[in-house]
Amino acid sequence: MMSAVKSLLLLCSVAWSVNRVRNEPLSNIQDLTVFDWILKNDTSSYPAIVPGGVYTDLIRAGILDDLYYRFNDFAYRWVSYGDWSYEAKFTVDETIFQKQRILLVCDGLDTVADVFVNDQQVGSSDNMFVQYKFDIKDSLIDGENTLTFKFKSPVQYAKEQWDAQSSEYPVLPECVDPAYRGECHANHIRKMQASFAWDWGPSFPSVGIWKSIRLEGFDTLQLRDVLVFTEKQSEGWKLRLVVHMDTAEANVQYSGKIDLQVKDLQIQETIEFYTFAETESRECSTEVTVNVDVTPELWWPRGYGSQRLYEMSVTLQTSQDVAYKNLLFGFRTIELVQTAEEVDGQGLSFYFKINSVPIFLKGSNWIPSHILPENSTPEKLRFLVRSAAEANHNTLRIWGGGMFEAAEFYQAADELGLVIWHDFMFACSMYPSKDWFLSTVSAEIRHQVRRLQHHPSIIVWAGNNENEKALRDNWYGTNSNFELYKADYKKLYVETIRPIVIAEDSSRPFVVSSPSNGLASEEEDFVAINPGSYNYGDIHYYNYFMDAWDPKNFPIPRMATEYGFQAMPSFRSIKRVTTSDDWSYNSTWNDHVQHHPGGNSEMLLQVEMHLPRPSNIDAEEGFKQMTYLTQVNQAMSVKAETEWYRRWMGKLNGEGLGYTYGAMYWQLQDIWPGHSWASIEYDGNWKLLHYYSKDFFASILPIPIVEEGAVRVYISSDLVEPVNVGVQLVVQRYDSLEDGRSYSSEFLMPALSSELAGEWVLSTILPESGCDTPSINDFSCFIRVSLTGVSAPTNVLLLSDPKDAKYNKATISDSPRLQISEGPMGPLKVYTIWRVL
Ligand code: BMA
Repeated sequence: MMSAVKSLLLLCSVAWSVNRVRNEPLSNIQDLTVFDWILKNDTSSYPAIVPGGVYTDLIRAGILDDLYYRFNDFAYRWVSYGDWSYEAKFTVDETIFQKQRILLVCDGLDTVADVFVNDQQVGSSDNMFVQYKFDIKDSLIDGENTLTFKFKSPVQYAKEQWDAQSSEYPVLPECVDPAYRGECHANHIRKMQASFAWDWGPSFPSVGIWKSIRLEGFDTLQLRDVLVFTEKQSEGWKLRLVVHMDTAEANVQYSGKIDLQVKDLQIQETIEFYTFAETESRECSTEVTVNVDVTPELWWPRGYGSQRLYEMSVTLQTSQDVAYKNLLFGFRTIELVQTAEEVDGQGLSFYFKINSVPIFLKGSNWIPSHILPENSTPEKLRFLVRSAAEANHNTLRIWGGGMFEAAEFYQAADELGLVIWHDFMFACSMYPSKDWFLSTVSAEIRHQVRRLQHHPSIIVWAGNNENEKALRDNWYGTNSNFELYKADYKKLYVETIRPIVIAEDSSRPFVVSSPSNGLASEEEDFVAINPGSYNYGDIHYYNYFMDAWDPKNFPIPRMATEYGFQAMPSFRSIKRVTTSDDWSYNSTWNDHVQHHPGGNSEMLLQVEMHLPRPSNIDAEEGFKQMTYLTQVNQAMSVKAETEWYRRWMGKLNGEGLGYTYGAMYWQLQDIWPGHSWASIEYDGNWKLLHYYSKDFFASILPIPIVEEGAVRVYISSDLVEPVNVGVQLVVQRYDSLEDGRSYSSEFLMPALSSELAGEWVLSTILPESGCDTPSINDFSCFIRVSLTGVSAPTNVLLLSDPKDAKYNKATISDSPRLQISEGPMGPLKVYTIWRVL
């Protein structure tokens, strides 16, 4: 029944002074969130809740109202300009008080704080993403203790760091674009970068104890992280664990036992070991390797197979302490393929094979689900991840300006088979390379990689968002001192982060930047001449001035990890945070919630290109129509772009472009009821785009495109088996909504492929249904394409812009689907009629 312990390695070593996480209960723990906390500034004090944050406490105290009401993001900025303290009184549990080592463990402090126990400083924090462990045994008394966190204004701190740095040279940009209406210097503080504002969100630079906080006492060893490596052998699998621990003292030998149990794999082992920590950090690890004698079921991305997860329990026992941890893990292999042969020597391919199957990554980009980190609740996270899965996403890219998310996010992704492209938290900036910065970043990366390593959904770590491109393309004026900024760039991502990730986690690839040219960027000394090349790696592509409804206008990259178009939120959302004075397209409020420079003009331009402009966008009715029309435009544009990328899956265009294996639109969710690229609004309402994504990300999809005077129907299939399909094309009239002629053909659709499945000449088929030809800009017909013999969404090809279509509004019936977007009904319904046919 059992496998034997094949090896036991002992690794005790140098480590870092802070962090390590554990999600499960350990022995001898005292939860400090249960005590009465107080929030204080120079003049006042308020009851507080931990975990939490200053804005949430001030709302509860009645000092602040709805953060997003009209211009409150400006009105409440004073909160972030001041210093705040959190304080609690507590007595230590007797069992803990007796222990030889007592740690104050803080899973998340946001951000810069000095920490005191009974007025003695026990430590400080400067990084929201680090788990802090403070030794406090000597400061505790047997009786009432006072714990105080003195938080410094993050805005003030970032400015001080900028000033100090700038006395040598400035680490740019000097500030975010004025359109963001944000605070400067987020790149000088290790905090959610978007909390100082972004082009889709407001500035609320919070402070607080945003994760749990507790005492841990032990006499010998304490369990910290368990890293799980499932390693495929020539036959079968091997399970390798790296178990990290804290020791009560440095340079003292401890003995212990690890009980390892994976019931469903019939693994039950007890491993004895000796260990000691060599350094004052008192951290060490031991490694356990076990052969898996039964054949495990694999974990697959959604759509490719099931998401089998195995439960493991690890118990650490010594003569005086017991601790345990349960986790779910999965068996799967990952390969990031980059070869010249596959793309005819014109660059390198760039795609992921999971369990040896090439996967087309379909999904969107993830930003924080709330501007206040404590409000990214498990319910909210699960709702959003589930919404992505329901809309046929198989991927989420966690964007580098946000956060490492709570455990529930990764658990949901593991369970639903959403693969995670995980940026590290650096975005759209240069970053310091001073020792203090590299040291805190090292602790952060080590902690987060160890915390998250066992999740099968994470398939890649990426060093940053867009910083290679920002540097190469001189976004912030770094060219005058390019070599200096490049040296900083390399110091942070290549010389500091990369070796840590490689040492900690050999189970998934690391790319230095996103987007990048992948291996080619590395070969060009990590800052490629053209990091946005379509022949390599991934790209981010935005163009708001083109005809975005014509797929042929889009590039043909290896992988698109970002692209998108803005839309307004539904009027229902807007109404909640505005007054009627704001309901005009050129109102101060409508400008205030548009943080992307020129965004409102761009949305209007796109609407006018395809749809009828409401007669008066500054009147209430016209404004409401714009909320709807911008959503139609967004949905249609992202649909066109996504289908274009899917059409090039595994195919080259003759010039070495294509072999596309990823389409992740920007962005899944909103952080406030403002204008943005999101497909899900702040209150959870799906925008039209999200409904569309369910279809354009379907496993098998007909994609009609007008090319050389013909309708070409491509089929993109992520099905793992070939299927016989019927391709059916129907010409349909706008005026009567009646079907004209239909045409069909048979096609054997190969698995995991995009193919041209049928072609019909427009000048033949349109007259056969009495329709105008495409050259006449007064359109009477559109085309519907469906597949038979397989479950696939029907697709629609418009042939002209709806503003030019001849339709008869009387024939259009009500549809619940249309009402979801809360657009004005009436004649505008015709523009989404193809969704309900
Ligand atoms: C990319 C992202 C974000 C931004 C988005 C839309 O640059 O990485 O920084 O919000 O585009 O502009």
